[in-house]
Amino acid sequence: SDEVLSDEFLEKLVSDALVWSALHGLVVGDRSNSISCKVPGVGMVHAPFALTPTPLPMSYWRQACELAPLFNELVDRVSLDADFLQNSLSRTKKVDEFTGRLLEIHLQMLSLDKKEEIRLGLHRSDYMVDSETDMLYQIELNTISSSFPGLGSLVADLHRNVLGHYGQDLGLDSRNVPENPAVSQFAKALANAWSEYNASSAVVMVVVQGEERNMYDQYWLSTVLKDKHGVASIRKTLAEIDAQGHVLPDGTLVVDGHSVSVVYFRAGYTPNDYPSETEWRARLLIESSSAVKCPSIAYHLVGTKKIQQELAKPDILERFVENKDHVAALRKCFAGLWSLDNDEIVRTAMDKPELFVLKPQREGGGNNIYGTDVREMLIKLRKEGNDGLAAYILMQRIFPKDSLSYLIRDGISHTEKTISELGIYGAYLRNKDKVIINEQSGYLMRTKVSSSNEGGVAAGFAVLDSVYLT
Ligand code: GSH
Repeated sequence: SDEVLSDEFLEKLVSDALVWSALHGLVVGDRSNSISCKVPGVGMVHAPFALTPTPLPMSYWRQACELAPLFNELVDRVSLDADFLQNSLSRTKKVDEFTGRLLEIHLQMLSLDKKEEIRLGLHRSDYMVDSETDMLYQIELNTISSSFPGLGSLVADLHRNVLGHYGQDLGLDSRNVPENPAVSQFAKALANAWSEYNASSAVVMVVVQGEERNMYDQYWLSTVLKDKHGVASIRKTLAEIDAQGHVLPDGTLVVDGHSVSVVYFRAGYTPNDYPSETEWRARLLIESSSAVKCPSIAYHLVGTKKIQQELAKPDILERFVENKDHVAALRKCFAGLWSLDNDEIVRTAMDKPELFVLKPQREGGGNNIYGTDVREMLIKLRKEGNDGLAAYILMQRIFPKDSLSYLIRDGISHTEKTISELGIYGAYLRNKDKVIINEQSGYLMRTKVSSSNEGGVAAGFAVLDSVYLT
């Protein structure tokens, strides 16, 4: 439906959608007011969203959904191969202090022979459809702080509501927007992990940043956890955990007087979250405890770009996945990925930088290098010598087909040419040999102006969206 709506009709739709957002908690903290990112209930603004869902062919949808349990299992398998993680990242760590510190904690746990028996993964695998090849490619796999299970679920509801009222005028049927159970599925996984840990008075601890615009997305999870599963949670920053936490001789993590059974990280994925040794001490304390970590250090490391690139090399997947069909399905969604010690590809990228994305080892959006900057950066890194190159990987650039969207930000609608990225949530829970959960757990569609290189809702580039199956 690439048809521009009349101003009057659009105004009505936007107003209805904004009212719906306010009434249903599709909100974030207001940027312009510092207190609204610290305290709940003051200074909310609607989350940025697309007015109508974005069309997606059913075949890609099915393909992406079917990959979720495969990636869940892959993450778990790879996390068990300590040598693979340490060796693959050994050059990255020389130039990237952050990854180096994570690897150090990983090593420390190995030397203690620490076993993570209850393993909880709440991942999101992100995809784009390349218009030139008609292929669904994985952009990245998030194993830490996968955002928007809460607000993403709501946008699907919003879109079904909008289409329920205006679908006839828009020529769209609300039944083609798949339900999005991300929030209930993630809450269920957290609750199951909590019960596997088997300490009825213990709480789930959400590790948060001191200032968090996206707190309501997090509160959606903790609210469902409490209301539906009767599990209480606390919210702590890494600094607070260092100040108020300790580990008992039996391994129990105690923070602020609460025994903690599950630690759910919504911070700690970026170096900015570790301004001092305090925060690193907290991360180490958590890791050395018996609490279930989502993610553990090993799961966190599996989500790095470098590991994504290593897994795409020939014959590596086979080391972790026995089932040949699964190997083929996983490999099919891998885009071209190269390390920078591949001279030939570096030369090609300098020649045709528009066909590549240069990615440093960073999470959270806004860090990638595109276009002629790729060439400049490669020249600079080469001049500086070998090690700097190891901090980056090269990825084939994906070119999705654009469509027309109405992006709503701060109450104002912008009609734009856009492209979209489909994220599929996956939940995995295993206790020793027993796999308790391995499933696809809802989705996150994100849409951005097609001329913008960067994505990410939290980073301010994209808006929340849902899927219209065609
Ligand atoms: N601290 C925020 C939160 O807990 O929601 C942001 C966390 C964050 O940036 N998460 C990344 C993500 O899923 C993965 S590490 N971003 C999606 C987006 O912003 O669109």
